[in-house]
Amino acid sequence: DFSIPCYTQDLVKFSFQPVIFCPSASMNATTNWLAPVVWHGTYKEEVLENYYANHKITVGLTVFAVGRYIEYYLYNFMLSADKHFMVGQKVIIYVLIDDFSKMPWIRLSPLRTIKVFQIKREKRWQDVSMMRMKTIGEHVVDHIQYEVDFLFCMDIDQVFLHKYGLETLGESVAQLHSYWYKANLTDIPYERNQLSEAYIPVGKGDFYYHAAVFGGTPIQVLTIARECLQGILNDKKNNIEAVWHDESHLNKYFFLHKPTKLLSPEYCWDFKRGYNSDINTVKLYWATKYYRILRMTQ
Ligand code: 2GW
Ligand code: MN
Repeated sequence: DFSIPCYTQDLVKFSFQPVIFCPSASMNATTNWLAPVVWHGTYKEEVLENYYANHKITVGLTVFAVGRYIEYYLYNFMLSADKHFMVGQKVIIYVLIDDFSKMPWIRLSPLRTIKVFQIKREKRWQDVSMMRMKTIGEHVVDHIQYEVDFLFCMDIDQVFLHKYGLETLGESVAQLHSYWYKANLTDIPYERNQLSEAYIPVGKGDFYYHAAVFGGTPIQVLTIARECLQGILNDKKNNIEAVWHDESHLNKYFFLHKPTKLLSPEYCWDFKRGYNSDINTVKLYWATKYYRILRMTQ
């Protein structure tokens, strides 16, 4: 039953698709376009570590902290990333913050670097979220492309809990949303306004991806960010805002350009959903949302 595991896809190009064992009985470990879906237990850490011991890489991680999110989330995100994100690999965490003076002092482990950049603050929270695509693009062009081999872009309102490692790396990586990963296609909250750039017709689509985590090679991330920004700006011109903002545009992008790797909901779990038999090891979880307070005071 345990034939060739998913991770080998990244190391060797197969000319056929092996049947892949998935520890979560109800879930697939490959998509219908043959991209691996990484669940805990579908990869062997030692094999990956041995491979990358001879293929040195640096992994980047962008994270935005604007307004109250600095004091609410930044410290726990950074501390948990230091502990669990790409253990043993070189990591650069890019913090994009609207108030430099509020950056807490964080002592990182060896092989880890923080680069802090000041950004201007958007007035509406929807724009704070959406305009991350613009800033990510600019920073990949300016410097990130020369600094890392793989890049992740994440929300800051989350916390790492277990090793989040090499198994997650790929050319273009998308995160299955913990609320929708088993939903019927027709129930998924894609943008349904035909006039929006993010429009996906009812019954079409693959999965609902969570914009809290996406990644890939820097060039791929640049393409994702540019396309999403383009969609967002075109919509703005037409006075449209997609139902889930940047997330709707990201879903449209991944509908048109299939991701080469998907991460199971273990890689971005909401404990409000409790546990179920699909969820073996939670690598990253949603921090408490303070929407009521935050959205009021923004
Ligand atoms: C966001 C909403 C309401 C009030 C404040 C903010 C806010 C967001 C903020 O005050 N400061 C800030 O730095 N942010 C950044 O935007 C931060 O990095 C945060 O993680 C990110 C997205 O906002 P968040 O995490 O509150 O939105 P979620 O968790 O509901 O996110 C999903 O939907 C968003 C679009 O509505 C994005 O697509 C996001 O990537 C999704 O996870
Ligand atoms: Mn979030």
